Amino acid sequence: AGEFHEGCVLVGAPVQSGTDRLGCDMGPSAYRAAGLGQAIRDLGIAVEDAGTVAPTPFAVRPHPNPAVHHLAETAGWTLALTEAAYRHSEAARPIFLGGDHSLSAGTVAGMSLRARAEGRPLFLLWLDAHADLHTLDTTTSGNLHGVPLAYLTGRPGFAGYFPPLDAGLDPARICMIGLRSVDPAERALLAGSGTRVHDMRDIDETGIVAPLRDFLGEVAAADGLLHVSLDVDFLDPGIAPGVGTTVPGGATFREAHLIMELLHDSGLVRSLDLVELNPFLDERGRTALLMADLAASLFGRRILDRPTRSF
Ligand code: HAR
Ligand code: MN
Ligand code: MN
Ligand code: MN
Repeated sequence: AGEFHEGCVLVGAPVQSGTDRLGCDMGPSAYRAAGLGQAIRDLGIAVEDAGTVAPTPFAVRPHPNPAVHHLAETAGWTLALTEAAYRHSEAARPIFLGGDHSLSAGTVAGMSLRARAEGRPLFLLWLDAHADLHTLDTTTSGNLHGVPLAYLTGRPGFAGYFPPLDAGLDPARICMIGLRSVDPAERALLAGSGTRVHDMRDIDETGIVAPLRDFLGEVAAADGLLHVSLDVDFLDPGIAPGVGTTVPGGATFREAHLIMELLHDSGLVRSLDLVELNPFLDERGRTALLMADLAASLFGRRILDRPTRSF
């Protein structure tokens, strides 16, 4: 984050088409109500609210997999968010307020264009219970929040159904932390992909610091841009109930905060997705407040001052 990227910009992305569970489209409002913008302003950072993106009409033919649904709408969001991410990341660090996780097909594609424009590689930290690595052919739920990483890494079968991917993402520049629900087809795609994968078993055994530090070291050595995609279900449902796809055994309050604190210290994060919040399923806003609190930690909220570490 250089001097031109000290400010943040909030970008509402009320994407609902990637899941059957209604309520994700209320996410941006819930983050605003939770005081996300002010929490970051309180750190001395300029925050602009760019309002809410709308999908661009995108015509697709029907997909042969009968499970796939809301394809045209999701493709339209991908197109609109690719453009929005590229534009909003020129002068500030965007925070995309989701919306279901299909939105990352657009935000990461846009950040990939941004990285290319700056002649730097894009790296992606994916904090999620799920790998979201289905193709349109392998998904059995047909819920397109389960496919963004296959699209972004150029897996086959998206041509004609999603916008052409101008700048894709090298799977070896992705780090996943928090996995605990991976389907067989996704497992097969992960094997040999070069993606750094840390499931919850790894976290139990080694803790969260060592794998993250390794990855951040690689990003720093490559002078990369880092995009962070934070899915609510990365967190344990006991602390984050406001999500449609709860999976037991998720990250604790301190594990999640420690990741954000290390990310802040690294100075490498250029953009952030907050995805899968479902305010209809939340309890008095506690999940929205926790996600806002985590974002504030990523942008520099800390318990005590401490010397800056290099990665
Ligand atoms: N893998 C399952 C499917 O494709 C569940 C995907 C759920 N994804 C999210 N985001 N909630 O991570 O249906
Ligand atoms: Mn539906
Ligand atoms: Mn996800
Ligand atoms: Mn998930």
